[in-house]
Amino acid sequence: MYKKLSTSFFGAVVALSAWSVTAAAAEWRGWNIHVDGYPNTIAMDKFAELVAEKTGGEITLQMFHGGTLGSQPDAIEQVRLGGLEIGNFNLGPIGPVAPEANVVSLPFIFKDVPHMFRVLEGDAGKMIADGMTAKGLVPLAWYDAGARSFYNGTKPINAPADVAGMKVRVMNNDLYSGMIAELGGNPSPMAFAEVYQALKTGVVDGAENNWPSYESTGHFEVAGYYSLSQHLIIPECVCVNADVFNALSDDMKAAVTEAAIESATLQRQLWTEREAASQEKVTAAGVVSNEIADKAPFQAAMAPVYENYLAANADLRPLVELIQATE
Ligand code: BDP
Repeated sequence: MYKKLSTSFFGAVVALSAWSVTAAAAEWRGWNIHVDGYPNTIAMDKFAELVAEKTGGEITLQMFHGGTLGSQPDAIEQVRLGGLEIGNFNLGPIGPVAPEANVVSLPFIFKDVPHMFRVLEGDAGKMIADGMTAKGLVPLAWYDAGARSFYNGTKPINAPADVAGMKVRVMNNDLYSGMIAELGGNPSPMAFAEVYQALKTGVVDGAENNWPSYESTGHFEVAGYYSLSQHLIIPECVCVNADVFNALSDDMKAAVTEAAIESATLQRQLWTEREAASQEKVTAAGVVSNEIADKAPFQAAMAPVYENYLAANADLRPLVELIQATE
């Protein structure tokens, strides 16, 4: 009797907890590498607020900023595997995982930021998104990360010869290592969080990034020459784990996607403002920046980077050509 009672009691508890698991709100954890006040940080907080609002509290998102949950390549793996639900990722470190997404890391592939967004909104963008989704990352919306340029502590860069012999930090992606090598430099892939110290102690001579990251990280304090090569224009995503997303009802999918798109609208506005503010701030602090009058030699030097990418991904040639043909 006692045994019978306890079994059915146990069964009831199991049934009850199973019910409460499905009925309870889902709590997502989100990764972001940037500091407080950075456009992406503000936009991801806004995204969290909108997710709760638009899902009627069925999904809540706790954001972890400043890379506190680990490096970007690790966080990308975490979201792919489901250890984390969502992140604001740069497509640079996603490239090694999803070859279609790696197309945006071909130097000079985009004419400018508006061109990049036109590409992402068209068929090429769909191919990139599908490639990422197949690897477990669903891009819900695209953020702006401007153009990346070279900086170092010794001299302005005007020609590839100025990069020759320089040790330059790059994000984790063979395309970037190839890019530096083709310019005659020594690539040094490294996590974002380590770059300040590496520049300061001379472990690397230079790095490359957009104005806001150059400023927010304090890299400008230890590498005061910023040369506008604008060799990479890499989009960023709000990316969610594919299984988590696919398990949502259509209404919930729509709500979360809408929240991401609204956060992207905010991010892009804030980005434009921050680019100007960051440039102003570092200039006032004594940074010497220079336009590069002739970028053609940099572009010409990238031919082997394209060839290698296409040799390894012959099926992606139409994607490259589609982007190049996009007005
Ligand atoms: C910034 C990106 C960030 C990257 C960082 C880097 O927003 O996602 O981690 O560059 O260079 O511009 O690692």
